[in-house]
Amino acid sequence: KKKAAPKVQNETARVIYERLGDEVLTTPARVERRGTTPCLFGKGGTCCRVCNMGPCQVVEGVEELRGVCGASAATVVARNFGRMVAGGASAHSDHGRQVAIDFYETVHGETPFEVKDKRKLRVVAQALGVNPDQEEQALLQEMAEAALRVFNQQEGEIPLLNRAPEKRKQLWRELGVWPRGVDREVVELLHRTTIGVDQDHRNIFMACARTALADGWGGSMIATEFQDLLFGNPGPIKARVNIGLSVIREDMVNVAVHGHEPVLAEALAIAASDPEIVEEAKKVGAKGVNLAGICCTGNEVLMRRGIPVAGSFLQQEAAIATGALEAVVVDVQCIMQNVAEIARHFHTAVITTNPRARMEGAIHIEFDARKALECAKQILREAIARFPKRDKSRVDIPDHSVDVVVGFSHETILYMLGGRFRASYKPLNENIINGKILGVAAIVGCDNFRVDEEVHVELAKELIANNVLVLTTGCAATGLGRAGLLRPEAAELAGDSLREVLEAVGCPPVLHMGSCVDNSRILIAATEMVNTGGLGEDISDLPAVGCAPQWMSEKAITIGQYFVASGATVVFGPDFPTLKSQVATDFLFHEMERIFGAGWRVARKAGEFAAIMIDHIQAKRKALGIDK
Ligand code: NFS
Repeated sequence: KKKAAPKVQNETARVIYERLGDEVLTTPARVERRGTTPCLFGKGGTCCRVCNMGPCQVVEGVEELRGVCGASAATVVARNFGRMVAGGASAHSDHGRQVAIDFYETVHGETPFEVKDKRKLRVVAQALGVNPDQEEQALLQEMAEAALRVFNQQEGEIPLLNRAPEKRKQLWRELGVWPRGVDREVVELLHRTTIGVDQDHRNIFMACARTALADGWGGSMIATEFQDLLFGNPGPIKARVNIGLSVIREDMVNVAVHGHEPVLAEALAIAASDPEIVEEAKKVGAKGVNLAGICCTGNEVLMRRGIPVAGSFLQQEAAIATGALEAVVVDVQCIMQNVAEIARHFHTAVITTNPRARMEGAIHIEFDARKALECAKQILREAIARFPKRDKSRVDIPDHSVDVVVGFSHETILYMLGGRFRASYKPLNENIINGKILGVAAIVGCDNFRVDEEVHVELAKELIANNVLVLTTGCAATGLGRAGLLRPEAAELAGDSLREVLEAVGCPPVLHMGSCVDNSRILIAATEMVNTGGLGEDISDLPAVGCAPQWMSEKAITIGQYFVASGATVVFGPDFPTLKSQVATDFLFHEMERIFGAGWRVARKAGEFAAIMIDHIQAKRKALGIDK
C-alpha cells in the first residue's frame, strides 16, 4: 500500500511524487522526515568546525560558550559566511575558467566550435583591456589569454571591474576591495578563515566583498561573456518550460541536460540532429533524440536555442520519475545525489561527464571539448540503447508545460526598449524618471523545498502590479515561467503605466536574463542605467533592488555579497546564515549600507519581500527627487 506523497507546493512535482508513493525516498520526503527546521545549531552560523579542538558550539554573549580558542560568535559567523562566499565564488569561477579554456582551445582551432557573436568581440576585448583594433585572429588569441589571466593573476586589478560606474570604482579602490585575481581571492579568503588567522569580523566581511566582486565582475562575467561569444548572444525566443508532452516526448529518446556548463549541452544539441544519430534512434523505434534542460544548463540552452526546460532544481527528481527519460547527463553543480537513487527505479541512465563530479551509480563518459561531437554521440548512443527498456506502463508525463518568451540579455533589453536605431537605456531611464516604471527588481536564485514555492510568483505579481519591472535568472526564472509570467500576455497583470510601456514593445513583465552566472548581465544593465544619466551617479542611487527568496546554494550568498558590494541592496529568504550573531548581522545589514550604500535584508513571506523592496525603490526615488 502506498503512503501519501510528501507535501510539495510544486504542483508538477506533487503529481509525480504521488504516483511514486513510498517506492523511493525523495527530497521533499526527506525534508518532511527531518522536520521543517534545519539543524537548529548550525543554521545561525555559530557552529565552528575549523579545527580539531572543536567542533565548538558558540553562543553570542555567553563567555563560557566561546570557542575553545576564545573565538567569538561574530568571528565564527563571519568565518562561516566567508567560507560560503569562497565556495560560491569557486563554483561560478571554475565554470568561468572552463569556458575561458574552451575559448582558448576554440580560437586555436582545437574544438569544433567557432566564435559566433562577432558583434560583442570588441566590447569584451575593451573590457579586458585588450586593444580591439587588430587583426581578428590575433585579437581572439589575446582575448583568450586575457580571460585566463582573470583567474591566475596575482597582483594588480581584474580589468573587468573597470566597466562599473566611475564613483563605484573610486569607492572600491579607497576601500581596498578591488580584487587582484579570482584564484588569489578565493585562496586568501579560505586562508583568512582557518584557525587562528583573521579574527575581526569586519575585516573578514570586507575580504568577502573582495572575493565576491572577483566572482561577479570576474569569474561569472567571463562565463557569461565568453559563452555568448562562443554560442551566441541570447535574443528574444519562444520556448516552453515545465514538464509536459512537448518537453518530454513520448515518441523520442529523451535526454535531460543537467548542471551548469553549456558547452556539453551545445555539443549534445548538435549531435542530436546529426543524421547518423537520428537514424540510430529510429532503429530502436523512436522518432529521434529530444533534449530538455534542468537547472542552469537548462537556462543556458533555453536562452540561446529555445530548448525547453523540464525543471528547476526542485524538479530534477520529478523529471526522472516521469519514467520517460532515457538519460540524465550531468556535469557540475546542483545535481542532487538522490538523482541516481530515483534513476535506479527506472530505465534511466545517469551519465556523469566531468572529472570534477563523479556519482555512485552513474556511467562516466568524460566530455572533452576538443572531441566534443564524438563524446556527445557516445553519450547519446548510451541513451538510445535505453529506449527499448522504457516501461510504457510506468510513463506518466503530466502535461503542465507553459509558453515563455526568454532571451533578455542586457543587449536584448537595449534593443527592445531602446529600438534598433538608437539602442540605449534612455527610454527605460525616461520611463523610470516619469514614473511609468517605478523601479527595477531582480528575483534570482534557487528554489528550495523548505520555502513556500509560491513566494516567487506572489512576489513577482505584487511587484509588477506596482509598476516595478522584474528581471530574473536561475531557478527562480524557471518558477516564474511555470506561473506564466514570462509571456508577453502577462503584461495584463502589471500596473497601468508599466503595462503601457510593455505593450508598446511586446515585452513580458518579467524578463529572463539567463543562468546564475548571468547575474553579471544585471551588473552591466545597472551600470548602463547609471551611465545613461538621470538616475544618479552610482548603482546605489538607482531605484533598484534584488532578492533571492528561496536561496539554498552557497553560490547565492556570493551573488548577494557582490550585489551589495556593487551598491544593490538584496533581500534574502529565511534562515540567513549569520542570524545567531547580532554583531555580525548588524555589519551586513547596516554597516555595509554605510560603506557600500547597500545592505542585506531578510524576509519570509511574499508580502514582506514586496514591502521591503517597494519601500526601498521609493526611498531611492525620493533621494533622486523623482517621487511624486
Ligand atoms: Ni543558481 Fe544554477 Fe538553480 Fe540555485 Fe542551482 S541551478 S547556479 S544555484 S539551484 S539557481
